[in-house]
Amino acid sequence: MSNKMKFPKDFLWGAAASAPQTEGSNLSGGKSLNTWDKWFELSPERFDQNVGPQTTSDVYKLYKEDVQRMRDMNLNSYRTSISWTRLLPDGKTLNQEAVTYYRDYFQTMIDKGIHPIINLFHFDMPWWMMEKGGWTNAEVTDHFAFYAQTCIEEFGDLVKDWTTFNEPIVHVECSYLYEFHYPAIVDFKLAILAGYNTILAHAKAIKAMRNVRSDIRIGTILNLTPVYGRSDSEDDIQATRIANALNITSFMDAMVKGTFDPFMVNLLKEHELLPETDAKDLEIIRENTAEFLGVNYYQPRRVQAPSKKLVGLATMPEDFYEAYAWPERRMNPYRGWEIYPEAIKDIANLITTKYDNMPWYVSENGMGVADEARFKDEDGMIQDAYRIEFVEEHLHYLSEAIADGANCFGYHMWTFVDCWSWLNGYRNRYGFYSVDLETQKRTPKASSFWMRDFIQFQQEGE
Ligand code: BGP
Repeated sequence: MSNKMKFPKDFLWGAAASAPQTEGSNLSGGKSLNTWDKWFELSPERFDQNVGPQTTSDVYKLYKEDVQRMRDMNLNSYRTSISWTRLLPDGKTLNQEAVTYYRDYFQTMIDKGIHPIINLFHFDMPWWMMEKGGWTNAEVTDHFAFYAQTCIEEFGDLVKDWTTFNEPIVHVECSYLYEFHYPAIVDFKLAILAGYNTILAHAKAIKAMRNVRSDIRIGTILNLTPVYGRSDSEDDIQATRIANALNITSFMDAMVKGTFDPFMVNLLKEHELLPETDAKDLEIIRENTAEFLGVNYYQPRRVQAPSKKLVGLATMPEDFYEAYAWPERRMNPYRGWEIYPEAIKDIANLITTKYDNMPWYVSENGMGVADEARFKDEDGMIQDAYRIEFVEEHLHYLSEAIADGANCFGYHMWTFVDCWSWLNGYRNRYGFYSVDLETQKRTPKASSFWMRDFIQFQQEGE
């Protein structure tokens, strides 16, 4: 299959990660605590095997050798994030040690031919801001814009591609609906407010960044999948429509077009969930939008009408739609996520038809598997054939979408070296390289060689 796929010669091939999941050195280098550091201090038992955010692949110390590994794998781009609390520990004062670290990290990438795409926020709210309500306090929007502006002042000469957020809906729903992120409370109204402030912060950040430099490109990263409904019954269609409004157009229309989906606004109004807005803020949102999109895709969203008819006001999204387990689904049993590579074409189609065929790239795709050590061969290499198959299948549909005119400029796998995953710790591993957390030794998996050769073929093949 792989030899038949065709990608543009200048296509970006890479991997993605984030500062809080890889850097380590959380309590040193002048960094202040983010919400994960603090939550682990307060409730370590919530984290898989009590493995908290201090246990990582120590990229803060080992970035140079990791960048060399990227080079060896033929990667030509990489996405990670900046740690807000490392750069601006109190939100105002620049930490020079952080500037030196990030500048050298980015310069090392550039020197090795790795195009950096740098993200600002990957679920890591500073603790000083979380104490004041995090995304539910509108004050955060100006703090975030200041942080964004500082990043461009300090690194804008090196880094040309920036993204404001990674999966903004995730910190909203995990913090205020599904209890996977601090403060782990259930409050639909607060969730919507946090979402609105996130959108405003995105727009204010873009404005502040563009004021510093015009030679940068600013995008955002969304977890995107078209919503697939169970059937064509009226109830299922309505459930699909609402799931689409709450999960897709909510952030995508606002961050890309600067508008709010009227269907969603009416729904929120009807259920008394609509936050108060200010005309000046709405103008900022309208005028400061993303130029490109990163699409994180792991699994499709399938829905059906809720089993119980809603009486009164909604208190959870599940009052509008429930998850639907498609009988023909193929599962990644470790993560519990459906594998459905065909959706890549539907994503491309959504962007082409509804979002002006704007430039986008696959910013995350990957397969988390538990206990990978059992797949070691006699030379100690993890033979992750399942991951190779997963990538190959997704690339197959992506190459078809590109042939059909999709404006897709790259593909990044999650992730490069196995990384820490929030409450799941190190349970499921995604990397091209495994890591021994005792010694920090990285070992390539079979997929890293497959990817290296695939990229080489795409760049040099006939
Ligand atoms: C994405 C996040 C990443 C990463 C990945 C894998 O949603 O952007 O931070 O964690 O999912 O998911 P998980 O680590 O939950 O298995």
